[in-house]
Amino acid sequence: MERLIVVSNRVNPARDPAAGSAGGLAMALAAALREDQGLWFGWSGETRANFTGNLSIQQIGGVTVALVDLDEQDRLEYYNGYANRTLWPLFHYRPDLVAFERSYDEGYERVNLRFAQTLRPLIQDNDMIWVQDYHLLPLARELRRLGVRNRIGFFLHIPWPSRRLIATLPKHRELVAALLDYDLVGFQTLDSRDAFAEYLLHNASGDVSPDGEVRAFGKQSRIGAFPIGIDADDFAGAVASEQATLAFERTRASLLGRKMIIGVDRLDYSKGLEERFCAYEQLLMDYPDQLEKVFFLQIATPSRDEVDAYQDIRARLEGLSGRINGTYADIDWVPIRYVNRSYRRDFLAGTYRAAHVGLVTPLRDGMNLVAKEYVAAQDPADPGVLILSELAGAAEQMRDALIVNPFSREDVAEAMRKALVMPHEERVARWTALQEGVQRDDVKAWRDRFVSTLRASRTCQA
Ligand code: GDG
Repeated sequence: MERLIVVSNRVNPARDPAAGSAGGLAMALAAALREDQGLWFGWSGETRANFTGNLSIQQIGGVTVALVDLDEQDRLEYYNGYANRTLWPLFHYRPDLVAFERSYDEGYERVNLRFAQTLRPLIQDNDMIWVQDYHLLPLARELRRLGVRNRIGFFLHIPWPSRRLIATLPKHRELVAALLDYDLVGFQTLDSRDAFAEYLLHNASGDVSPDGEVRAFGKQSRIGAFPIGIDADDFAGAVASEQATLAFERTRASLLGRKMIIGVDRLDYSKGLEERFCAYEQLLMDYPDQLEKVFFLQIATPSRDEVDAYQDIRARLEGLSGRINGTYADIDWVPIRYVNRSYRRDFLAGTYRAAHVGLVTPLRDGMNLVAKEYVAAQDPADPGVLILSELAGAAEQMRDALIVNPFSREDVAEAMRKALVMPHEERVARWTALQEGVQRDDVKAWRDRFVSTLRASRTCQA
């Protein structure tokens, strides 16, 4: 029997799907694997004094998972180091935040080898392996070296940067060459796929055919764009839940007839939160008719607290929200509510529904599932308006949102004002088109398209 093995850095299907977990990747994969006979392999999130390679196989939330512990040095060098201090900022166009450290490179190589060695005994002849995200770019190379001939696919959840940017990475050639050990390399967007193809053409003298066959470094593979979606049916259930209704009513009651703008993000510098706060301040400056008629709720879920850049952004946001409230608040009006905690998924669904405007303005984002969740949570009879950054992967699909440049506070402020006064008919027309796409291109469609394309790919080793 053909089995699907999904491999990702963290394996954390929600124990209680209604409560959910912060992180688009976890939500998407758990939804995709739950009905499958597959296996989900990855790091438990735990560290030990010494790496043992012992596996813990369990059922979590209806999914069979195989977990391996890492050691403390792995966590520092591979996870906090190369993945989150080197690749994440570089792939999100923040070379100023990139740390190049030899120990990070070594930790990254070591953990990819450890993953391959631990996974190897679990692989049967007919299995298809699907590796997720930037933590594991060279995993197929390590598996091939251990003799694995199965089909192996890779999906990158974050953007692939331009060839000039990736070329600033020491050993970029090895990293890209390692990707060609996969049979299929999937990106969120055409933009990312094309950036990867450009690298192969210009930096590796490779060939790229119109249907995505690629040749370079003496290897052959296939590339494609597979935009990820949300679990639309599951999310509709969350929206209809009692928790969501409670959240909706509680939030609407707190508005006292005002309109609400919402942002929901992991607290990450790629999400453009500071620029967003400044754009909201611009709205209050440029459109005095909106004073006291609107308020902005920003939910920012703590994330990667051990990395310095994340502590810096947290402090700056506290300063900015204090400044804006200090300037504009009145005894019965607080312009920004900035909440630094996480909520249950069903509660979040009701809160999205209570918001008249969804503000999704990352400076770079692979896709951005919040944009899709906001749309899915709306009341069809009285939907809110989505404002979406042109630099989110989702902007390739969601053209009926108000598309903005997240770096321009004037542009974003103008879009906020437009959304707040948009006629009912236009809101319904835009939302109807967006919702059709969110339902059609959901997480199941994403999984099915990726898996069937991988199944049809020849193996690298064939
Ligand atoms: C990466 C890529 C890509 C947030 N706060 C809470 C909470 N969340 C959930 C949201 C959403 C998810 O986290 C965030 O997903 P995004 O897609 O917006 O962003 P990343 O975490 O950066 O994900 C991204 C994604 O992978 C999938 O490929 O779209 O581009 O960066 O689902 O709802 N969930 C709960 N409480 C919170 O407080 N329960």
